[in-house]
Amino acid sequence: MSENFLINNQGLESGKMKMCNIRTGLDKACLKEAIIDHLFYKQGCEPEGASINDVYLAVSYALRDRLLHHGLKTFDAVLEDEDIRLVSYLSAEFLMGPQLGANLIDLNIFDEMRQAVTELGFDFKLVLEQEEEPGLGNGGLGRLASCYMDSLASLEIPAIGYGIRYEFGIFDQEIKDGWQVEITDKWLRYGNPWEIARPESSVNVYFGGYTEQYSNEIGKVLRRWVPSYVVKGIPYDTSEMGYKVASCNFLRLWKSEAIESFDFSSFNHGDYYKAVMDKIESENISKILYPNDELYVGKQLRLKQQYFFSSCSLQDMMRMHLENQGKPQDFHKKWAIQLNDTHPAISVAELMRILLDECKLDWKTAWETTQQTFSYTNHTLLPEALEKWPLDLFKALLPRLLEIIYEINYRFLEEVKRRFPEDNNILSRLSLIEETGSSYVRMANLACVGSYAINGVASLHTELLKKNILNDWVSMYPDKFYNITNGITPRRFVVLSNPGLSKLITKNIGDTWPQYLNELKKLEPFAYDANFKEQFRQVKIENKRILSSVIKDRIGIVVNPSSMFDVQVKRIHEYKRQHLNVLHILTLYLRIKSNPDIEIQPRTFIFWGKAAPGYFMAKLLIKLINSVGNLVNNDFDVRDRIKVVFFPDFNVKNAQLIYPAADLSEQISTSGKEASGTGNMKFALNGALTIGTLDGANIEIREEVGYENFFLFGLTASQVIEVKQNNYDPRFIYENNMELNAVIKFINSGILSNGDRNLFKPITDNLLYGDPYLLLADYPLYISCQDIVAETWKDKDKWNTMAVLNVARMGKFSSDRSINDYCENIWKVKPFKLKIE
Ligand code: F58
Repeated sequence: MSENFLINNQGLESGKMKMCNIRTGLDKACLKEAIIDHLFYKQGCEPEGASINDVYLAVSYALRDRLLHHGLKTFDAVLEDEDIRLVSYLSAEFLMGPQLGANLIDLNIFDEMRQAVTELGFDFKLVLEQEEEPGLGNGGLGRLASCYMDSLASLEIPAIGYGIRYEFGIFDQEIKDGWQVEITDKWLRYGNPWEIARPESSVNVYFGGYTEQYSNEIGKVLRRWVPSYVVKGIPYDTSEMGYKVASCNFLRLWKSEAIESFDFSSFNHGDYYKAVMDKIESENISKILYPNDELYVGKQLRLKQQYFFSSCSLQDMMRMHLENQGKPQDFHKKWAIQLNDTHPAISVAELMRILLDECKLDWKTAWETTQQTFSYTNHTLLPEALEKWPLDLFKALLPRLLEIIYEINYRFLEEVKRRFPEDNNILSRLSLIEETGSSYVRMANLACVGSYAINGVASLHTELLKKNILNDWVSMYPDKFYNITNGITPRRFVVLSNPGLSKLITKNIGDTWPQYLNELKKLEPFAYDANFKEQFRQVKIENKRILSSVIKDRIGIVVNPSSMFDVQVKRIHEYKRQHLNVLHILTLYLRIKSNPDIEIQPRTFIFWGKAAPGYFMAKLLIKLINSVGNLVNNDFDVRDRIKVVFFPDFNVKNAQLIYPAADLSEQISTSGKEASGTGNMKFALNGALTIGTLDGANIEIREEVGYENFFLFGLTASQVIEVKQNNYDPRFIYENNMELNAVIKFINSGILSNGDRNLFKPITDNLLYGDPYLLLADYPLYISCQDIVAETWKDKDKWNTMAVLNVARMGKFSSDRSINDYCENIWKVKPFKLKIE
């Protein structure tokens, strides 16, 4: 039964206990009634005639009813309380994952619901699987936003996540003949029971046109924006329940629509086509998530998306603030806005526009308010990922915003001049406008100047940011910089997705660890307890069996659950070096071919990840992995000792299957390239050992779990730079390392590609003539480290001790810790404990 932290019948009925409240009751009987009720009144069917989707929807509606009570109570209380500063997490991406299971865990009624559904005669597992996940993100950045929403709610920090309700999320991936094929993600096609549209809170967003000066009724000279078109933003809210707490936040995603269904003036003049086109153009803004990974692409629609959701969200916050008698200049006292990367950075100028043009504040007051409102998280070290918008495009689309940016820039550069009178170059580097032939608006600079805090997402990342791409900003504003190492939610990534491990942990150290992840430390002594380790091993093997059967069902490859599951799941990108992993597989393969009886520890190599549709090399890498799989999996000499699996369609649902089943986690990016990584945390927390470089959060993971429980290899970030500066010659390594030489020649032999010797040449040429991600430099170190991994695997007892110690020492990487860091150091906000009468 659920605990009394939840608002239930008593809370809502002021002490009068009903037998069963169909909307709020949390026991099995109430849940059954609620499901039957929703089947009938929402889905229009009796249980006997219900499809699995009907049942999924009815179960979800029943759960949503329960969440709504928490959410409404929370926000009634929070908005009225003058002293509360709310967090607003602005992110172009939220990779939420399926909602049903996670909400049941948060409400602590997973078992009750399972029983209710089962007793009604339905298969609960199928009901869970029925959910189409909202894939409203590309990868780590979007998933981090969702982990943070979970932690904000669980720590009872009043917060709203703001983003875009993309009609099509990240594409579904299929593999045809070894190549990636992208399929549109129609996640809304069977309905989304979790969201509530709130058209009464719609806002208008301006685009195009021009600006003009005018005098208001008291003769004050002001500027205003006369747009050429206006788009409507409609909010859709999804509850974000905390784990075992009463309060509930929400995520507000904006859908774009035309302000009128038809442009009647065009229609009346007979221009039916134009009228329809305008409607389509407006709706296009929230149509599709851009599937870019890391690389910045200057598409006009993307800038529209960024401004659209920034403007909608700020207007929404300002409306709430003013409705509660707040003054415009006190906006920052009510809202702490976190910019998740530069995608919402235009918000800095938009808040200025609202304060100046709509609230009629003077510049100084408006700028002080703005600068105390925003904080900015950077997620990348790749200079090519820094967003900048062509000035002409910007001006045509957002003329008033550009004017404001010019003014911010003018005043800011005056300040820079005063601070660094001798240094002319710093002016051009810090300027919000880049003038390198063509002119651009630099979004990272806008975010930096408009925020009171700037943070990186892992220690190394923050250090490198300060040393390299944001170095001038450190000179200008040394006190703005913070490091906040990323984290992950243990509720979704252990409690929900690894029930076996959760139960084992709870049995031994109690059930509060999901809220206080450092309590996992209490597991340390069990790392040397044979009985515990045996149970731990059984959990892992069961998870591997489950994954094996899914692999067999979906792609027809039979894998051996007792082989080592060596896993690399993440976006496919050259800097993440999936091809280094491939070089290792082929090294083992060639060792077998030259001596079929060689001792090889059985391994299943599992890859899972999407490539950006326009990223040629990444797509070729997928083809290479599949070609290697085809060869190795069917080679008689290999005798199933190594298997290679490329599992299509990496998403949160699939991810939840994979982390619990991994033995070895591949975190092998070139040092200095991966800002943090969060998959690395999910694996280690589920008891996989890591083979990794000193990159991103790997460094901190290794420090926590102990150097002896982490397989380290490779150049450090500073060695990477040194090697590059010293005329790095990958060919020298190629010519002097026999195994590497054989592998590269093998790839080009045509054996992997039906005799086509050129198919993979772009990959091998890139390695031999340039090798920007230093695969060849790291190859010998990687291979010998992998040999140590294999040796260690032979000693299962040792391996399990290391794995248990990994779990026990991962407490730091709870997203609750990250959010606490943000609260204390950046947002200066406190929990708000909802009182239950
Ligand atoms: C990722 N960035 C970092 N960007 O690569 C990863 O190291 C880090 O752990 C994670 O952020 C969270 O901090 C990332 O996922 C994107 O997907 C962008 C989405 C929008 C287009 C450009 C890339």
